[in-house]
Amino acid sequence: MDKLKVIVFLPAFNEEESIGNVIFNIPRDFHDNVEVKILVINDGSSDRTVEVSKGAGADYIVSFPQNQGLGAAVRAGLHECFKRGADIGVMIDADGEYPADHIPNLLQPIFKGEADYTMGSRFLGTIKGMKLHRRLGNYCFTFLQTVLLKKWIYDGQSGMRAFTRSALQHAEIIHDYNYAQVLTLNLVRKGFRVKEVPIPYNVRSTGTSFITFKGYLSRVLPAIWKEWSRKVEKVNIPSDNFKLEKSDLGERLTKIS
Ligand SMILES: Nc1nc2c(ncn2[C@@H]2O[C@H](COP(=O)(O)OP(=O)(O)OP(=O)(O)O)[C@@H](O)[C@H]2O)c(=O)[nH]1
Ligand SMILES: [Mg+2]
Repeated sequence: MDKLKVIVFLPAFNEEESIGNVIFNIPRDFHDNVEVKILVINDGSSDRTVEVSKGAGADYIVSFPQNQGLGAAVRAGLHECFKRGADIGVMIDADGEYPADHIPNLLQPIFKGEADYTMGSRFLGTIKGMKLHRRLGNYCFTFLQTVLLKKWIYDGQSGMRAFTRSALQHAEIIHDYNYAQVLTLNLVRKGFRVKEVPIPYNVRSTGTSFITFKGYLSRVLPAIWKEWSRKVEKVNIPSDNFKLEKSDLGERLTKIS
């Protein structure tokens, strides 16, 4: 049997201080039938993000000549995973806030055939260091997705997600600034099954966040409305492609302490 190909991609903009550690912590050998490759989407960084990524073992680097924004970087990541033959694509932020060692946990519902799209949920897991206004912003934007989709979502802004090949192929991100909410609306309305997996989270200690209140209100809200009000066709989703024989990853799963 051919191994399943998992490509983990990291959107990165000036993350030289943190990206090396994130790459080191990505588990490569957690299942005999799974091969893991690492792809960095360098969003026009002016620091040593690319050199550090190569040194840490990244297999592929795709660089934008100029900064295009997180939405554009994630769109490219999904597309590159598909193009390079991934059976499953995983995205994880490069700023060290999300637990790369929990990637097997994130993949398990896909391996078991229970989901096509998974998100690491900080609110089902543990959160260290998130400021109150950020927490409230997260609740509001998550609740908006819950209302629109008529489906409970616990963490709609997660920077750690996994996609089956079909989800990689059909996912659309309609703006360059961000992807978090519009991507979930897009995939769920197309019929992809989403599942959230509890993860621990630590607010970044290096680099700078791109989130601003003004940016969120002026760009993210209109994009949510645009995605929500456009017509989206249901996709004929192939089932069971990714069921692994030993889909229970047992001791390879990481507990939240
Ligand atoms: N700042 C920024 N980050 C980008 C951009 N393109 C890609 N990224 C990467 O996208 C990921 C998430 O960016 P963050 O600024 O941490 O956004 P966030 O995690 O939603 O915000 P925080 O909770 O404040 O960290 C990181 O890995 C960034 O390196 C961009 O144009 N600006
Ligand atoms: Mg971050």
